[in-house]
Amino acid sequence: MLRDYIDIGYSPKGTDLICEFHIEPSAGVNFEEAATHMAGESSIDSWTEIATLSPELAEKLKPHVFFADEKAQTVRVAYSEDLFELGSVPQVLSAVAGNILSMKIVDNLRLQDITFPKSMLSSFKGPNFGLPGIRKLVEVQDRPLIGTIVKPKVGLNSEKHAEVAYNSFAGGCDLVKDDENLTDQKFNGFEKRAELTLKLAEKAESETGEKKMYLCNVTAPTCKEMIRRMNVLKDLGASYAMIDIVPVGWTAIQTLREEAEDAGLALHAHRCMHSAYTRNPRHGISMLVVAKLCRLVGLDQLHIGTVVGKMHGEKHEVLNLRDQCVLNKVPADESQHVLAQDWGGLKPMFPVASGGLAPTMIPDLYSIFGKDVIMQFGGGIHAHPMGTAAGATACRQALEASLEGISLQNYAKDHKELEVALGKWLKK
Ligand code: CAP
Ligand code: MG
Repeated sequence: MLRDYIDIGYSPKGTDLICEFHIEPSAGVNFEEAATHMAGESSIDSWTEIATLSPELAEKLKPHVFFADEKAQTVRVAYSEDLFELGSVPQVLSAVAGNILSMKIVDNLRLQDITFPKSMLSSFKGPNFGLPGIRKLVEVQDRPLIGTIVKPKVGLNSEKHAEVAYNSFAGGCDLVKDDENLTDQKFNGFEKRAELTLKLAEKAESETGEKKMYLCNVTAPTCKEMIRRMNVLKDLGASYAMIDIVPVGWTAIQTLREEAEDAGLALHAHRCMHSAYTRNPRHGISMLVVAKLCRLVGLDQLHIGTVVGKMHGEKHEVLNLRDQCVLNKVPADESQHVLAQDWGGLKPMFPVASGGLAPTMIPDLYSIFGKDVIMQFGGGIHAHPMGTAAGATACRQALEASLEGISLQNYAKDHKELEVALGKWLKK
């Protein structure tokens, strides 16, 4: 017989790490039995009773399944903070999202949320710039930021890439970023692209009088290549680097966070590949957990979805992610599988809405997200019939209209770029 970790009514201590799981026992397995095995496997136990741990230590370190609702297929487990290594995301995940996802006694298991105790929060730095630091960098306080992704994703040479970036800046983009799969290809090498694009960002800054940020993708094996690329950016005078957080992994992100601080670079987090484990609502790890880990480790801005664009993500899920990015105290919401989290003053991250967006969607985006969002348009800028610069201008015009509460149709009467964008993208 394994130890029994069901402890309904246990009141979690402020020092406990709390997890909520969706759990579906396999055929013939009792709900509480599955919950006990899952709690044990993620902490101090094995598949059979083990004799090496003293009863005193077992009592001290045992997990507590303090909430179990079979009908809702939900359990909450409180783990002692002593079970975890401070300052290590991989170790936390190896425990609460490790072996347990592979156990035969469950058909499905999903880590829905984690509440981090103070000890763990203070063992991470959180964002270095965060939302306020980015606003300071861009010198824009009172509106959403407009960004673009140079398109096509890959295929342009470095000169053409820099030219497309320049046109985007000149037309009104605050930020221009690389696409997730552009790193250091034969036709568009990292150094050359970074140098040419940053030079043209500077030119656009002096011509427009606005700050222009280029987010170059440093994704690569961590030591020494990714760090080397980050230092290249620093030497070129960049303010930002971007990374593909899921492909590079948590240790790389943690290392990069340290290096970015030394290099004075803000970090843009692209979440491509997250759906490999976040999309199935019954198994894996939620995007909510990914977002919380990003804030803990200290990324400055993160893709969270759009509601209205091409990527999956229901409105309530996207807004939950937004809340984890920007609030200091996130209240619990049982119906949404959101646990309470006090971020203890860790800086907020800037949420990024991206994926299948067109200028015509800006009024909706503004009403969903408000001012604290970076709106990113790839195809929605570069496919503008009058070209990239006009696409960026159309976005700025649509944003002006939204901020002033004017309909796009009215604003388009004396804003040509917007008029053309409406002709192309407004659903009839
Ligand atoms: C958007 C994008 C981004 C997605 C990522 C793309 O381009 O560059 O990578 O936004 O998705 O490659 O699809 P478009 P998410 O504007 O042309 O769609 O933000 O959901 O992580
Ligand atoms: Mg992309």
